[in-house]
Amino acid sequence: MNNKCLGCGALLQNNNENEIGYVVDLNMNYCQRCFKMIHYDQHKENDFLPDNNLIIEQLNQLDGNFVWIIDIFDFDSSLNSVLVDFYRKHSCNIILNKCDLLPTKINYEKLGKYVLSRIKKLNIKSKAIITRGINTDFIDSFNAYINVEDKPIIMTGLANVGKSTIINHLLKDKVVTVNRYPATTINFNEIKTEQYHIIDTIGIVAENTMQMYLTNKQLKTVVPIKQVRPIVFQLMQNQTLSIGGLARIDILNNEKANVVIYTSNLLKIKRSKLENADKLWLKNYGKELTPTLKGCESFLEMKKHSFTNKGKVEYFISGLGFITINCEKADIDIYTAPQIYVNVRKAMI
Ligand SMILES: Nc1nc2c(ncn2[C@@H]2O[C@H](COP(=O)(O)OP(=O)(O)OP(=O)(O)O)[C@@H](O)[C@H]2O)c(=O)[nH]1
Ligand SMILES: [Mg+2]
Repeated sequence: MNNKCLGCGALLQNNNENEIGYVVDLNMNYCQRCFKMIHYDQHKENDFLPDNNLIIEQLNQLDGNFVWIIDIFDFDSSLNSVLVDFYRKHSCNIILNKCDLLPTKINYEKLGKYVLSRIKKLNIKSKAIITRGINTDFIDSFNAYINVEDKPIIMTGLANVGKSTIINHLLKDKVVTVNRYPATTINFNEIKTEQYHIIDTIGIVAENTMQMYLTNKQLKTVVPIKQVRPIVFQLMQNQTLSIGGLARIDILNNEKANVVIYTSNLLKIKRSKLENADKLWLKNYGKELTPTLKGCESFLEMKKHSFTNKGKVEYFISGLGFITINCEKADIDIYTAPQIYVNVRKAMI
């Protein structure tokens, strides 16, 4: 008899159907919640909210080979999380996951150097940086760099970055539960095979990412699952771009600007004249401009982030994607819900 669910690590119980870990029969391997996710893609919203402090406390008690899994498409969210503090104190290996979302012509060596320079600035050392994407020898690299110590491999990272997916990839089997919604893995979940001794962990929740403020249905639109096709604009004068009802990017006082947007291709992107933008957003927020985030009820509640853009600069919006703007000089205003993390960075790709 297992006392833990093989899929999510929850302690199994047969007392309360509405509580985590419920099974009809305690001899079952997977809890009802995992069963519904695996077989029917059903996920009850917000049925489990991880406690970041508790996760870090549990991680601190483990002795093992720490692996930090980062969703490359949502890179800055990982660098803006409590894991930064944790990895200042613990050595780790980094896996850059979801590289298949980036353009196929990506130069992985350059990407690795970019990541290295960003983590160095945060005083984090990584023994190796392994990429997982199209045409990468992921398992070979994993076995060469990570599966070498006589200690458990501890898979850590933000919720939804793909920790459990990577474990299944290594095991070449669907052992642990994977789901498109954040907070799938409920408990630390130890897996031992002949080749691997791995601990799957609960994802850290980033409070300032869009994923936390979207319904399951909206998540399907906003979180990309396949390669993102960059959307390119050439803007000649004061113009604005709307990404659904999630973000508005104003480009002001420019001669000419090349703008490339990397977000889910299921989102509607609209270009319009800046002079009409406020009126349009006030009128159409939540109507034509959708999806919008829970808790941000009108355009007036959005926060404006202002930047001066010189040359090629990238704007990261947590949970949404990133926008590269290349121009001699322009003023940039980005509006999004107030809690969302917006960062300006050197272009990643
Ligand atoms: N495109 C793409 N999607 C991925 C990749 N890895 C994982 N995913 C998807 O990302 C979503 C989350 O994957 P999980 O493996 O459940 O993520 P997790 O980090 O274990 O999440 P939690 O348990 O909630 O912390 C699922 O929809 C996966 O199919 C990848 O390399 N590429
Ligand atoms: Mg998981």
